[in-house]
Amino acid sequence: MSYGSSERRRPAPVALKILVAGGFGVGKTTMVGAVSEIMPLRTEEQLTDAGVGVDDVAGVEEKTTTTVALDFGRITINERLVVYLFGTPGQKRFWYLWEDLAIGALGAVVLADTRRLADCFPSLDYFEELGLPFLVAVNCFDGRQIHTSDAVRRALDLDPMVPILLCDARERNSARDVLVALVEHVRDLRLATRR
Ligand SMILES: Nc1nc2c(ncn2[C@@H]2O[C@H](COP(=O)(O)OP(=O)(O)OP(=O)(O)O)[C@@H](O)[C@H]2O)c(=O)[nH]1
Ligand SMILES: [Mg+2]
Repeated sequence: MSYGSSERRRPAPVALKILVAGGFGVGKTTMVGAVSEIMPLRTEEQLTDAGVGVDDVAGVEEKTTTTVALDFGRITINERLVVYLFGTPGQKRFWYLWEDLAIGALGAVVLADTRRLADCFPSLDYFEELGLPFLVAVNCFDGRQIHTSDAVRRALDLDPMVPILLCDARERNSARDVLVALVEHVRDLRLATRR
């Protein structure tokens, strides 16, 4: 089979891998679905009576499913750059999957819900320990900003270097802004270590 010379020379696009993490029901699957250009791969299972007392759906009572492995989405920036998004499972019984999901990642978005802020501590601790750059994106459910980003920073005792953004996980542009902020944060960290 013969190929045109331009096709032969076109290099494979650079792939960036970004994780979307955070506690149970914070909106990770929603965010990956909002921003992905392809129908996202989801691994949702029904929440059942067996999870009563284990799966705390307070605040997200309409939630009927939960991620049991991962979410996967893709964004093509241009012919040279593709972003792959991996949403992590939020529930403790699936945390052992984070290790594999984190391999080769550029950084992570830690989604937070201010009604259940403590739920994002395990993700923060995990990425800090791993040395993987991250930012915190507060998912303003129903567009309500209950706390300022400064208040969230204090509550989470976050390093001043870690960016905090307010977002709406359902909105494509809002999710995109979060991803751009993460990439810029990683770039700034890398430039700072080169100086
Ligand atoms: N009202 C409102 N609902 C939201 C928003 N973001 C997510 N939801 C809802 O909140 C619930 C949680 O969304 P998911 O995206 O499944 O959360 P998740 O973090 O992937 O959950 P797990 O994978 O089970 O940990 C769903 O019922 C969504 O429809 C939001 O910004 N506003
Ligand atoms: Mg999910």
